[in-house]
Amino acid sequence: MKTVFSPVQLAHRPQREIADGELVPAVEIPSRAEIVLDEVKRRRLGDVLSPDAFGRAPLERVHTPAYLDFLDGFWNRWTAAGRSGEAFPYVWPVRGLRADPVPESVDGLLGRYSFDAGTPLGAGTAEAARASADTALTAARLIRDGAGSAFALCRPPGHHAGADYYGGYCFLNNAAIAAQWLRDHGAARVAVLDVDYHHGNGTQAIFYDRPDVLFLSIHADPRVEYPFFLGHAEEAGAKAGTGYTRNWPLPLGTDWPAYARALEEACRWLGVFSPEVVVVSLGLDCFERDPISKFGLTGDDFLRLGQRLGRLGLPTLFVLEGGYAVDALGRNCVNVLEGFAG
Ligand code: Q9C
Ligand code: ZN
Repeated sequence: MKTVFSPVQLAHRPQREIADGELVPAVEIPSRAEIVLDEVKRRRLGDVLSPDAFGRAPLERVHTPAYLDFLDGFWNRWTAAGRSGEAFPYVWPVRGLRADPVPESVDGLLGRYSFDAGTPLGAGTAEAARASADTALTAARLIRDGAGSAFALCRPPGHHAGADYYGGYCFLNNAAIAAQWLRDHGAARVAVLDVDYHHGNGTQAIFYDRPDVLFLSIHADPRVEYPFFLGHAEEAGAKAGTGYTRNWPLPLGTDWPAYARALEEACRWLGVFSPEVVVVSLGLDCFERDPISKFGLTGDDFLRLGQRLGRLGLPTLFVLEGGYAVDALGRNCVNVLEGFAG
């Protein structure tokens, strides 16, 4: 299996994040990507390719032009306003407040285009996010050109980002951008299977009304875990997309036997939908020692996860999402990929 990666993705270097009422060291850090890349090479998974620049058009198929302009131009505006540290929003247009007209001030812009205060935005963020999306697109093109699988070593991650908002360490929704690109380049049906510990709220929202992209997510119950406001079992799509979103919220402490039952159901849905490509939003934060998560999967369980996905026999694009136990991240990630490849 080929891997796509660009060192430009390391330009996003968050220092601190807000968690549990404190400024604490950021967990979505560049070494995450480096350790996965090291393990891909050490275990000889396959060639590592650099992404090509796909430009803005495939991003605009998922994100709004105004949001993309915000990301591109924000750092200049922030520093022009006299700020120097990484940016955090502190006020949002919630129920009864107006998202439009879009504010002019940097603090208003941050709130207009985000949904949490846990996602530092810094000098290299926009450039890294674009490289991460190009990584997903380049890997998607490998699948379109006939590869049975590919690994997009994306960072920053993407699945919490919606059409016009960032959050959850995510800025551009790499998996959604890749899924849409595959739809636009010959695939009639694409499925996104999200196995990150956190619900993929951005991906779900992007495809919620559509029957051509199936969204399946197995995650910690949002009643007790981030992102709190999406990912409940009754969310099943709307309008023409009714029945094309499925969620498996699981209790804190879930280990492999219970996880595998949900995975089995998700695989049954994949079989019925019969997609031409499966995009796996590959978070490794269900790991038992993940520092911000509370599931109990082991290193061997990630091998089992990959084996089960391999048995589907479908072209599969793996897109890296979360996973914060950095010392074990490379092993867990490549376990899924090797399990898949058999
Ligand atoms: N005290 C991804 O895995 N904040 N994003 C958690 C913990 C948000 C995770 C705070 C977690 C976002 C891609
Ligand atoms: Zn996650």
